[in-house]
Amino acid sequence: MCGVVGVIAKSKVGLRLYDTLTVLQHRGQDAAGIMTCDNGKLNLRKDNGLVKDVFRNRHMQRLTGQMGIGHVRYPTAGSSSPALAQPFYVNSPYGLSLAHNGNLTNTQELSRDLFKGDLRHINTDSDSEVLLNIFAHELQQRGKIKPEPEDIFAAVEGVHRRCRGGYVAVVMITGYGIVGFRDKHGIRPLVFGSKKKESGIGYMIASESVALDSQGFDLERDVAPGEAVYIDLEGNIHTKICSEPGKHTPCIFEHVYFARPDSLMDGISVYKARLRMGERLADKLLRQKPDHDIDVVIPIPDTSRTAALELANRLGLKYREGFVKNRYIGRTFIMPGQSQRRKSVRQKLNAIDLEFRGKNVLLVDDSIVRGTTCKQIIQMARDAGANKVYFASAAPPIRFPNVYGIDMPSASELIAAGKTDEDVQDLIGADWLIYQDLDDLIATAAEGNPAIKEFECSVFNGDYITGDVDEVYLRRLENIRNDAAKKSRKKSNGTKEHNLVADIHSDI
Ligand code: PIN
Repeated sequence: MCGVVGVIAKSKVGLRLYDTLTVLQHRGQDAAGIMTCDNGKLNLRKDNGLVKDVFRNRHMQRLTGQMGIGHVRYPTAGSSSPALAQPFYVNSPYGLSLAHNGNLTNTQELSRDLFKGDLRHINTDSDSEVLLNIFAHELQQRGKIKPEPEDIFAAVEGVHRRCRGGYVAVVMITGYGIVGFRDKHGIRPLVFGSKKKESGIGYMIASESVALDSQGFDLERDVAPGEAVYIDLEGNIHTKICSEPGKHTPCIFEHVYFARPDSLMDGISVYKARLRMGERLADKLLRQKPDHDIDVVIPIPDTSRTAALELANRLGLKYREGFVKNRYIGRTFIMPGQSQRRKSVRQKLNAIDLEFRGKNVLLVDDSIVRGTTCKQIIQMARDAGANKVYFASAAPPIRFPNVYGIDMPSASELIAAGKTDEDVQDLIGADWLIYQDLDDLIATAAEGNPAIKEFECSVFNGDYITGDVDEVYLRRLENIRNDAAKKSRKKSNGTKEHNLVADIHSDI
């Protein structure tokens, strides 16, 4: 998962981009970058690390200009190297830079087409570099010295024709403007907004509405599935649907875990969806165990708090903050490698014994992925003196990998893959485990916007909307994503493992 932002204003945008990236930091903590354009001259700073560590004063001073884009990176394919930090840049046509969130499912085929047909070299394993080069090629085909909106939309049409997957991108066209676009299913989120000042109007395109809020921009609306929004340097805004119609299926996992609760996505309040998750889970719990003996509901901070609070309310039970989180440690879920993850749970969370001693506690988390963290947390609750430890997951069992930009582990590392709820309950060591039903989860999001009938739920049901994800694809993914593969890749620098050039030359 990643966060993207683009800004055009009548004043310098460097600091605004920096501030916005800190607000989008939850979407990726592996790398950060900003590219600005100052009268046709580009300035770039990017590196591995948190936003606050990547940008120093000296970098900020260089990031001049009234137009720019920014990115925070979450290592989708598991590798983490400065070569993969974004924005990416390609000098022709015009000088294009790109910030991307999502994942293309036909990257391999596209890489070959780019090399053999479009005569372009791809130097990293990143599908973002592929996406940028596809856009660049399609725009170049128009052969214009100055691109008009219709040329930019034609290029986005080309992207949608050729690329499959879940993706959004913000592309800066040096000297001309910024274009944001979203895949035809609207899997990944993208919004845009504006801010009126005496000096003129400014525009922002970003992954989440909270980015706009934080900078005092008004949310205009979500970018529609398949739509491109082009803002030129004069501050004119142009929009067009650039793909054949697709079913709008936003990613439900944004609501479960990734997005900030104070964001609105496709008109749905993430916060309210999480409250409803708590309500629905409470109703299911009462159906299953009307005479339960739960004494207290305890969230596993942070994401699950909203659902746990409403679950406790609905059950008429006490809600207690039994775990204290060290707020200076990043999300454990994001760290590569099991041992690192295991070590960081105890560093990250500590139990307040008096909330556990002698009580039957219901722990609530947003989801169970590998099950390693929750197993340790259940043990912590027992060590703190709990009598019974029950566990509730605000999301259904995760059994399938994500191919649209969420760095889920490979299927073999998902605790619920091929397992029953009882198996998972035993594996994590809970006295009872209750999962949200998928229909209920969908309803929690759909209630926020009845116009959206379906969501991208593949991690729960294995249905991949793009229709191109088969056994072969998933097997290849398994090889790339498992921890052993990540470890061996750590040694490389993110540039291509597999030498496509040598490969193709031997084909000829
Ligand atoms: C953590 C959110 N959330 C906690 C991420 C743990 C799965 N994990 C997914 C639960 S936070 S495990 O709110 O951002 O701090 O199933 O892999 O053990």
